[in-house]
Amino acid sequence: MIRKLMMGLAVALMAIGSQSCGGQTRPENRSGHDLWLGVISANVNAVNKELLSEYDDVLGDEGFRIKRNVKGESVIYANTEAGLMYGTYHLKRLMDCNVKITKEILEVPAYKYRILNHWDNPNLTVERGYAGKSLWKWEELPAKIRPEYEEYARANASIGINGTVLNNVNADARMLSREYLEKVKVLADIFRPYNIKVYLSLNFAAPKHLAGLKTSDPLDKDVIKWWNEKVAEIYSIIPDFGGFLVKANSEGQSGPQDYGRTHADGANMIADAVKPYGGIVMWRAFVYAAESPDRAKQAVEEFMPLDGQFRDNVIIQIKNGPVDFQPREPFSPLFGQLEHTNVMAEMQITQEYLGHSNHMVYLHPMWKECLDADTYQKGKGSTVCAETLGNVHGNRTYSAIAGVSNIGDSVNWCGHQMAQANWYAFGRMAWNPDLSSKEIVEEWLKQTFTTDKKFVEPVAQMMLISREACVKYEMPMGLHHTFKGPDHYGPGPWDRSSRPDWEPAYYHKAAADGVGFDRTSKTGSNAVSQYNEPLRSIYDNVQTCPENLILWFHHLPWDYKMRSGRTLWDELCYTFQSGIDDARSFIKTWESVEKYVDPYRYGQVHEKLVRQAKDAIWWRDATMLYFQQYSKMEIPSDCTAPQHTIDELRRFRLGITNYETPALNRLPEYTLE
Ligand code: GCV
Repeated sequence: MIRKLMMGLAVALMAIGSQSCGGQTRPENRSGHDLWLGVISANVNAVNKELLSEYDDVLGDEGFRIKRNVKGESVIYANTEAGLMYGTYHLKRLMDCNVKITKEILEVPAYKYRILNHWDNPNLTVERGYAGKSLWKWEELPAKIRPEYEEYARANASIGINGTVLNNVNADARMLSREYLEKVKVLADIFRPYNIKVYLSLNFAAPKHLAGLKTSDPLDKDVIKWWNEKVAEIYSIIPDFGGFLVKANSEGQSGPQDYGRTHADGANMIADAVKPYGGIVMWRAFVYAAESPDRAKQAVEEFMPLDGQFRDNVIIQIKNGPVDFQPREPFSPLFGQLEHTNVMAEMQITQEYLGHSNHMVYLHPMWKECLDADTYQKGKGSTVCAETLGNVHGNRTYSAIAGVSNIGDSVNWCGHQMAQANWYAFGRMAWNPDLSSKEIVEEWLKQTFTTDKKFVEPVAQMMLISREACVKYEMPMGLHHTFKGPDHYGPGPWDRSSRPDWEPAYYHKAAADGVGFDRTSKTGSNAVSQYNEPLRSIYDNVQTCPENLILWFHHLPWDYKMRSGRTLWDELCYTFQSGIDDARSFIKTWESVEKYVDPYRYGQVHEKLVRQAKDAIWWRDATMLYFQQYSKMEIPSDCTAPQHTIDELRRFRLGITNYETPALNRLPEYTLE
């Protein structure tokens, strides 16, 4: 049975491989191209797979060992089918990357739950998705099954993802209706052989919306009964259903506070319902109210009083930073505060704030920066990674990590050829957070393009600096949320909105006296107090605050002397310039490797890199010309000259509706000299 499954897998991979065409991609047929697992080497025939006769505790349910036998064959050992599958993919990865196996390999995933979050809606739109429409064709399901569903599962399995939340956290209550559950079942059945469980985002007001109950109060006995019955129904259809993701009392979503109850009351009601089936509840900490003087403080303020009140199958899902997936934020202080509650990190794979699918930005360095950050909760070494793995407090029962998916029905899956690297990197990081950004990107490049180091080295280098480049050309030195409009593409530091905390000025606070958000203890919002010592003092003191976060924590005069000796104004100009220069250099790097890439992918990436460099100048022009109105200082003459006036830029309209990535030819004109 096991062997059959694994042979079946190998055959499936070979079939896909035969459809790929030596690097040339065929846009009309998405099967078999572009994904890193396109081709399987014939050597796979020399692989044996063995279930261990006795359970090996070290390997658990998903780990594996790979050893060479006397015949020189590679043998994969595991306790479970899932372990054999992961071992097979690992071996294939090593072969594709030309890695010689010289010693025994032992691999066990770090996080138990490695989950993608899709923000996909029943009407096929994807919130903050820049890769076309939703992959899930709800109107065709359950009758019609697309091959992409299994391709998706296989790609995820190959990088160790073992769970997927199918729908948006801004959840449509219909997803829990019988009609939709029958559709979800089809996907669950397809994903099961790949060790992937399905989860759903729930709408907390579902008892009212779906069943016509008068209330959705989590302490109401009819509401509790309704959820218990709904959960029983779900498990009767999908016996291995994973559980729920919940966005409650946030950005207009319903929640327990609508009824005077707490987040713990709400989460525990759902947790009790799924507990008998082994389900979990991922309850998001992304909550903030328009009136708050500092949005960055609110998750801690809301959740700390509830520490210890959540059931053990509830995990608080915390975005990497305290605001919202900005190109650079300090880590969320909540990771280092909760002690008696499970916590997990939510990373964003889709590039909501990092150039959508127009910019090439390799995100692993950003996620690793968060996971490696020390919260000092129990002294040195209490990193976000250790906190979320449960290594800091012995009482944490679940370890999990989530990534907001960048996958859609786009022919290249992610909207930008290079954005697949982020999907890939998230899976690899969830399996092994110790892997370096370089190791992961090189793996991806070798499997996706070629193992030739004349290609891999320069392209890896370009990708490795791309996140820092994006920080520099969008929002350097701790600036954040300076976006134009709700689309979150392009600069608009002057922009207004219906809520103060959705306006850039709330965050940058540019004025004649300087720029930056004062979060210090004496004169500011005292958000620094949410960090443990020594970080609290480090961030509080302008002399010790890292300069790449200085305007996150401090409001400084335009002529403030930076460590380089430059004024703050000049430092900002030169940092933007450095980002522009990096973005320009990406074009040159890509041109230098043209002969290693098929013309189709080469052309697509080239076109987008050109736009990325133009956008970098647009960002600098808009931000610094706007700030100049207050600083009254000049952009240094050795920086790229602005190509538009502030008035032109203010008049520019993107002309897109939410959740689209702007067409390259609809963006402001810029020339690259
Ligand atoms: C799913 C930000 C985004 C919203 C998103 C929200 C969230 O506010 O702009 O589109 O909604 O984060 O994470 O819930």
